[in-house]
Amino acid sequence: MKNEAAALTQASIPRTGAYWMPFTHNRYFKKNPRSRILTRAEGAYYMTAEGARLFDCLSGLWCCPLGHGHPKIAEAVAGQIKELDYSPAFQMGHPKIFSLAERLIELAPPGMGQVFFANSGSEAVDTALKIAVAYHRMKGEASRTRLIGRERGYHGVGLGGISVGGIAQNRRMFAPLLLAGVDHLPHTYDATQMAFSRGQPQWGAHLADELERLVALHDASTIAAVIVEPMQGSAGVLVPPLGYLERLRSICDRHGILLIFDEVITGFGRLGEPFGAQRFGVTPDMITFAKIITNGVIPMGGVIVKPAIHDAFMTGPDTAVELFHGYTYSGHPVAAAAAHATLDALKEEGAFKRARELEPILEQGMHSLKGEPAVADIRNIGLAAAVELEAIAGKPGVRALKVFERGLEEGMLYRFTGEVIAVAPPFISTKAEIEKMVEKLRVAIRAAG
Ligand code: PXG
Repeated sequence: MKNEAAALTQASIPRTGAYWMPFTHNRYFKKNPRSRILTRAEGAYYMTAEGARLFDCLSGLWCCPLGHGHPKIAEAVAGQIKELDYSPAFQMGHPKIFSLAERLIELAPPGMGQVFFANSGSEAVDTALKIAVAYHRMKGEASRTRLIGRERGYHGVGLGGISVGGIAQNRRMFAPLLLAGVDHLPHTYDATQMAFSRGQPQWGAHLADELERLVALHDASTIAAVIVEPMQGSAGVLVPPLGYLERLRSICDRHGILLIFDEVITGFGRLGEPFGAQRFGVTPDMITFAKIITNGVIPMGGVIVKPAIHDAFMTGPDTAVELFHGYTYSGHPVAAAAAHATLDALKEEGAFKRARELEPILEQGMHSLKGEPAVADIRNIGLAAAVELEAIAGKPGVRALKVFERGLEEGMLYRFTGEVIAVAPPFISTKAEIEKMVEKLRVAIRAAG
């Protein structure tokens, strides 16, 4: 019996050579993949090929907050494949995508009007950037072509997204491909001013004024849009200083610059509200989304825009295509079905409220790690938090890797990048699960020394 189980386990460890893994240390992974092959998932847990059960501390990659194998979403997807598995995206439509757009406008902050669908966060971002530049051209301001991102920003891996993004490793290999005419705001993080802040830091609103400096440098007539994540997720949960987003909004208004919130992570409840826009009380001109829209089950992304942006394109003969942009799988019916079921489940299960209730528990727990070895900072907002570790001298990233590996042994799937351990547990987590996730992190941090 025991041998049989071992043989079964062995069979599910695949040959790894042919798969070039994304954002992964391929050679290190493939030396010992055993503990990192996921074979099943249910609720807030993954099962590995070795038979271990792992708590899903980052909700997949920020995308599965309702848990895995959600029966209603699974049913909706299976039913949709039988009913209408694919529908041409161009010049044709299907009922569920129209109604999904309507629902998203209801969920979005007041004042948004239309939704353009894509299949990932990266596509959503590139779509938003293209719409911004084209919009100004449609309005007769073709000189407004410059895009402004932010240091440490992550906007996916499209050429537009890495151009406005601010993570050096994602840019340096591809430098000749980066868009011309892009500038960056400074990031908002200063450990000396805000280490161990709970929620939004008090310090840093003035950093938004750097946008005025960029306007003075380039002139407003050359600037199309500013894109920021309301909360920078990939950079390790960098939370906007109090008043910062408000100031960005008013500077954009003053100069006719579009403000884009990249809500790929913050959309659909991660901050306890439908969007970060509502959490922070600031409405942008466009919102990009992906991830939670389908609970991660089927890829989908998109851009929500104000009517004035959409309407600027609705000129010329009505037989002419207004925007030369779109994807084969824009508004895919199976993704649309998954999205409807996800929105139903978020509502029925009171998921946003649940995220708000769990927020103080996560905050309390994570900040209790202050004082553990090599903990340099702890940040949190909504149901997201990060611990920043001091690097081991001469070995960047190795301490977080050690914590991650020990986490696996402890039944926890943490997310590590650079010196950061990030968590964004499922909304369906219990208080006890969150507390255990924190205590196991303490164990792992201590073990990493
Ligand atoms: N914008 C933002 C704000 C994101 O966080 C993207 C765009 C790109 O989405 P796609 O679907 O093209 O990957 C993202 C993605 C992490 C992590 O561990 C974050 C992302 C993806 C994978 C891992 O922080 N964010």
